[in-house]
Amino acid sequence: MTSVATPGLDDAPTAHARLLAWVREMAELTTPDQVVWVDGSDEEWERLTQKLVDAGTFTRLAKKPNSFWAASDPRDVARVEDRTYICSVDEADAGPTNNWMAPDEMKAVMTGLYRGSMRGRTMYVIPFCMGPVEAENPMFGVELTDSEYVVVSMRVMARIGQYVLDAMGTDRPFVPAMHSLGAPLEDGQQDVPWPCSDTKYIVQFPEERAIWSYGSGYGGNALLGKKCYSLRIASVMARDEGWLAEHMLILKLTSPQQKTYYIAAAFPSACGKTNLAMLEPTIPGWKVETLGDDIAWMRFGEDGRLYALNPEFGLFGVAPGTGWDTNPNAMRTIDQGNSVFTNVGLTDDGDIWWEGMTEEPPAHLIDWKGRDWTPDSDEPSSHANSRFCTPITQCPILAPEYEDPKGVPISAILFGGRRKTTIPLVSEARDWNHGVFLGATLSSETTAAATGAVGVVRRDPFAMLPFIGYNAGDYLGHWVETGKQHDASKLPRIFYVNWFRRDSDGGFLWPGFGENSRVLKWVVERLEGTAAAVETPVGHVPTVDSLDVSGLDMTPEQVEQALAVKPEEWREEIPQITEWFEKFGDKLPSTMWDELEILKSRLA
Ligand code: GTP
Ligand code: SPV
Ligand code: MN
Repeated sequence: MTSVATPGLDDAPTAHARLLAWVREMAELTTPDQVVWVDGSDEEWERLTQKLVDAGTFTRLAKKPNSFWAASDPRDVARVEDRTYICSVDEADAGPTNNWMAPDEMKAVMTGLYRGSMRGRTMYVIPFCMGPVEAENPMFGVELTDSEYVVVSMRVMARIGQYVLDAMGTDRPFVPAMHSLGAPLEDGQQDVPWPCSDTKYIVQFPEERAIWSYGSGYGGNALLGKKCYSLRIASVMARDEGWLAEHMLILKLTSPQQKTYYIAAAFPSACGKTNLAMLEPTIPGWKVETLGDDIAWMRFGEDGRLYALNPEFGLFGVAPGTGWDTNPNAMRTIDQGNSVFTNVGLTDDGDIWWEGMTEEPPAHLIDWKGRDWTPDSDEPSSHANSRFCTPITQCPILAPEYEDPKGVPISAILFGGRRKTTIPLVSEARDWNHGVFLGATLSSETTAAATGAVGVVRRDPFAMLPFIGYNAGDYLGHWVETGKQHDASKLPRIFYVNWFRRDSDGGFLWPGFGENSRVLKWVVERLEGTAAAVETPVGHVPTVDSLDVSGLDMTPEQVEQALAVKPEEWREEIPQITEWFEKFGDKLPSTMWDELEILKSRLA
């Protein structure tokens, strides 16, 4: 095999020896037609988006500046959890919740798949940094990909380009993140708009801090700075170094008295993080500003408080349900343009539309499968996991602290899931260990964010089930240890919310969205010691009077229903939690069994 002829390979704008060697090795393996070093410039964006338009992947939107509509292959629409692996050296370190294969074995399989996989395509080298480049220890990565869609999306989602490469110098550490669509082109072969492979692998090598992805062009499978690096690999770094890498939004809340609080919240995929992070409060005098909508890296400061940073640079949000009524700040963000919309409807006048954007659907559009669509069509216009990809800096309520590499001190952490029954609108943990128990037993109905059945209740610890890069029992131990090692009075207080409880007619008991500010208000008043609560077997729940429901179209009975802790429902949870905990064997911190005993005795 010879590489001398690969254009671009030797024109590297860096002298980083390890990077150069790795790019050469991967180019020799995948045999692209050329190698392009991504500089992150506007000129490059123009060139690549035009290339995507010419290829039929993108349609330029007439109604939004510098924005594009894309439709994926219908078989490549979401994360693929059954194809996602943690290839630790020791199987026990992947734990009971991850797929595992020995690293050497996986590398042999994937090397076979990568051989020649970029034939007829370009290999792009994307230097990126998760979090500010100005950080004390900038978190560098380099993604190699044969997808222009990935390059363009990475420019929105992460800090990328020549300035990042320059900051990497000649020897700074970085996470190598290898990606190929697995769709080589033979001479003269016509490309398809969304190349991908039926064989997919999303693989993390935790000890090596390396990522190998194959076969998918979609979101979390292909934008490797996001879930693969910032959660799976970063969670391993965090375990080793004493910090936390979490699937959490970060928001800043200002009370009418001008007191500010920073709150983080972990909800599973498609369970409301983006919406809460950009919330427009319905109660007077309260203000929310956004810091992050998906990922939080949290480290303890010298003052003993926990500081959170959003490592991302863009928003990759669920489109359906995002509208002027529900999330006006997201609408204002995308309206500024510079965005990519995948698997939504395309209107006749060159705009995008999805279910829930406006009350009145357009009379006609092209659906995500490229078919004519009218309001009478049998299927929705947009895939349930269709997404907008937009710069976070366009968010009109972005908090200025977003750029601070130190992060913001967190006062409260919320856990939450999508449950029709059982889980009250909000409850507060008795203490840190009880809070860890709430996180450990978090349950939610599955959504379209991953392939597989939708609407099935499963345990999703800390909303991290698909994202913990090591043994989930050790992960819970890390959270327990974090509580032990720090001053309890400075730790964030822990709450558990459920916006998705239903009444007997199947409707939502709680109006959600902007009205969730009422729950945030109660949380703040708990921090300030002014809100009343009833002690229940599952934690402290608002008294009906302590939750501000003034002006809400809800009867006191409905509020009571939303807050109710029904022992008979909770008794049904016990065997499920027991079975869940048994999966962890010796790795489960004993405090979790203690907490379960406390719950049982309180329910008895
Ligand atoms: P990922 O990006 O997949 O991690 O999702 P996410 O947690 O950011 O979820 P997102 O905020 O995008 O919400 C997912 C879906 O839930 C959207 O269709 C929202 O409209 C809907 N949703 C969000 N918040 C609420 C709420 O308070 N009540 C109700 N009923 N639906 C909500
Ligand atoms: C999620 O599924 O939690 C997402 C979208 O935020 S993805 O980037 O595909 O992981
Ligand atoms: Mn997410």
